[in-house]
Amino acid sequence: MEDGNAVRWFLDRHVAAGRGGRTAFTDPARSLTYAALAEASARFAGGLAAAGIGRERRMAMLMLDTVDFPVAFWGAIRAGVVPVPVNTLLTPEQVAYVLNDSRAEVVVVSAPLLASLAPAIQQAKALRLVLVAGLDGASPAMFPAYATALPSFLAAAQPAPEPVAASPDEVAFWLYSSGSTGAPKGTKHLHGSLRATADTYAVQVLGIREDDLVFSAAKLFFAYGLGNALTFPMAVGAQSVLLPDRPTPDSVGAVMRTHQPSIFCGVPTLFAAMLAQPGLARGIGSARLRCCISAGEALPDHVGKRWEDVVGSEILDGIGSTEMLHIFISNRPGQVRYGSSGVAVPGYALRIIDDAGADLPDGEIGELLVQGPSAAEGYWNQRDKTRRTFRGEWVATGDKYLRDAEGYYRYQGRADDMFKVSGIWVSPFEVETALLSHPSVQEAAVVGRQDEDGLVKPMAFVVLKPGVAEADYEALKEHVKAAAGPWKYPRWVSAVEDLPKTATGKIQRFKLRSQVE
Ligand code: 3UK
Repeated sequence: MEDGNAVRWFLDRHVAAGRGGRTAFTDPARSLTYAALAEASARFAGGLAAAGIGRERRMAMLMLDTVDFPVAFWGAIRAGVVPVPVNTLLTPEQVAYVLNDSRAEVVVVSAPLLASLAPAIQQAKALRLVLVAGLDGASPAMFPAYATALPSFLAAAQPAPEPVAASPDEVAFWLYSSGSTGAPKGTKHLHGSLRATADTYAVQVLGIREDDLVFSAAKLFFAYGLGNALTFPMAVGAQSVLLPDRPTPDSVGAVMRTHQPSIFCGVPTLFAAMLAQPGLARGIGSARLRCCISAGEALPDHVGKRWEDVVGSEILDGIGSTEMLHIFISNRPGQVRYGSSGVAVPGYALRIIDDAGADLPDGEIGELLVQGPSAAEGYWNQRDKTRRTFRGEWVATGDKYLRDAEGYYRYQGRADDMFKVSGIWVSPFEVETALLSHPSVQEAAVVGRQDEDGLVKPMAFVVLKPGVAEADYEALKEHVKAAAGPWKYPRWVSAVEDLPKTATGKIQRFKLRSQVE
């Protein structure tokens, strides 16, 4: 039987076919060819084995987007160790939760994140090895004694001769997905799913080719960025340019001008922010730009249309999820319908059902279910949530959708109270908890509200503590940024006398939502 270890197909295949000299990844400091990545990841795998990290053990990645990311990701997969990329914007408490929930035995942390994440790393009970990547500007002398510099780890290691043999159905990596209630869930993905998303969306929708150069503003720790910037280019021997910094209109523009990518992957908030900049250039400054893609939240149709006028390239909006790994409904090049998510990606089937589970006719809103070759195996140690989401061959998205008369799928909102800001989930509960931890706040409720660009941002309704006549709203925003995460702070705060609640005391967010619509 053919070995299903994904590293063979995505990486070793290119070296064996004589493409080892091609550049695979470029970051502001370094470039890696396919051959150099194969060598470094083999050393990484050998180093894990020598450190006694066994197969199926988890390795957390707290990493910025640099060439070290693919070295660690493929190095672990080569060894049968399970990489778990973690959102670098999480608070230290949230990171500590993920490290302990996954029982990570290894963590690879980027040097610039070490200072803020050291407390989380110290709380991780199963950790046996801490590797620090990206030394530029940081001296190993500044590291805590328990850490090893990645370059010395690689230099000391014997390259693993072969990848471990794996079934395509074997768990390869996890991604944490946040839900409306409770803690984030470790979503277990298979070796075969990486190839499935490349064969379907990347090849048949994007039409990715060997001469493409991809730039994803969405980071590698998201399923969206991982496909865009890691597995899709590697599926065809193409190239990817990585940006470790925060993607702003300026930093993105600089990458576009310097590296001239042909495919750009963003989220709606970024497209809107770039359009708001005076003098946005054709192709965002890249003469080779042929296509832009958007996911994470719905792309407002006016953003797509204006972008096409100004930049001269289409934006393909598509919906994906952590559970499905990548995009399963998408617009097609040359057939874009702005304001819709497009049609099913080849290989995926869709249903829209009512509350009783019956299929709905076109034009009616129901819950979207999807079936396809990249669905996760389930959530780690969460049987009830796994059963509710993974229903036989069908995966429940939690999204409300309708199919229009022409067969295009149109997003209608979430089945629950969650909403997304810049493509990242915001749970009202989490922002409320942060607000409530401020001394002047008695009660709080948070809903998503559209700004003037039609993009959703948090809005807070607060009841002030007795005796507090007026709160410093700017300080409140800063407080939430620090407590919950920088993108989650409320852009609007409204002080109210009381909040609408059910008899059992649950806040009725839908009533507040209807006030701000
Ligand atoms: C929402 C969209 C409308 C939708 C993702 C591309 O976003 C990704 O994964 P997440 O697990 O969130 C999934 C949820 O996000 N959503 C995503 N894209 C769209 N809503 N239009 C869209 N185009 O609620 C979905 O259920 O963070 C995106 C590829 C891989 C991904 N994991």
